[in-house]
Amino acid sequence: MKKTILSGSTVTGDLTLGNYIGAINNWTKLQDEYDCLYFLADLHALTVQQDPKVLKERTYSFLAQYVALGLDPQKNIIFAQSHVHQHTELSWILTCLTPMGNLNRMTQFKEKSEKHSKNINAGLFTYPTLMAADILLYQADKVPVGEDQKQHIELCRDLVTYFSNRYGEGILKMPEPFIAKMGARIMSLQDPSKKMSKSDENEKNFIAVIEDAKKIEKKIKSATTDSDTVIKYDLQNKPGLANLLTIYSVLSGKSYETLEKDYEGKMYGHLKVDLANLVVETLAPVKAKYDDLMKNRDYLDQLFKIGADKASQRAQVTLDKVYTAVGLVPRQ
Ligand code: ATP
Ligand code: LTN
Repeated sequence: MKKTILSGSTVTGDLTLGNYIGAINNWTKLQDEYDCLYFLADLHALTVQQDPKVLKERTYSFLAQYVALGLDPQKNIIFAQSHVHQHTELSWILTCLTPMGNLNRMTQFKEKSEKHSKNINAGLFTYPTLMAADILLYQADKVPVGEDQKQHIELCRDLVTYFSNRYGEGILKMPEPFIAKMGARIMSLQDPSKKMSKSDENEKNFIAVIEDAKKIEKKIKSATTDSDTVIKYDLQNKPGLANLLTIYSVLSGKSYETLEKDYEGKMYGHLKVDLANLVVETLAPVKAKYDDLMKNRDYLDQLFKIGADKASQRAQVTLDKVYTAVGLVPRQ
């Protein structure tokens, strides 16, 4: 039996190089070896204010971006969270098991409530219980995510323990986070002290995976580095350069040492030009495939339907077990 992998990303902004390197690039490597489910967290997107038209367009766009980035709809179950009603149902059961104190500790909640100080809604606070439902419905063994999501997965694991203590072992599987050794935290291009985020207001901070070549070049050339000239991976003292070297290393498969040797005696400018070319080369076929897919709405709708049908079937098995365990009368 193959192990089950599940992951998703919130439907906000456009997927960035950070999402690609920290998450989706790893997802595509897993699709042959594991039973994989990847979804679009459209319900999670509602925890911050959304324009309904934009959210709808973006959900199609994200599906096209997933497929263009190499997620094969034949090999993986790809679906929208809101198409599988079991997510919100399990989320409620878990919400009733979650101590407020556990949610209060979540750094993402603290960060997002500072950023959206006029809209600190209850959904933003209970976000991790919906995320736990996403994972537990499919009895996922591993959850590939970037570093920033580790805390939410720890909370999900705590919920499995609370649930098992109260209602019995073996109903919900304990998941493991699966965090890549390299590239799990790609930093903002202008401010390498914070992570690259697709909902950043300053678009110079990120590169979208469907961005055009000219913009990519410009953004990499203007990325913040330091006033030194030696090309060396030094996270402490040269965080901007270290970030560029990480992107370079993941995309080229070359180690930091090899890159340092290749650029001995060269300037930061050389590295930036080469890196910009590499990023453009990597993303050009993605953009072409994406543009093609976006012209074919019917095909995207078909993918949504296939994904939702497959995911629902599996989700219902777990939900039935959970409802029975907690003492709800089965619907006749
Ligand atoms: P937002 O800015 O809307 O919060 P985000 O860019 O953080 O979005 P998510 O939807 O939260 O993106 O994340 C999707 C996946 O990408 C998650 O697994 C997350 O850990 C990973 N990820 C996000 N940003 C980065 C980054 N800068 N480096 C590496 N991985 C990342
Ligand atoms: N919160 C995640 C997106 C997400 C997710 C999940 C990731 C929602 N549900 C379940 C893995 C498993 C984020 O990256 N912001």
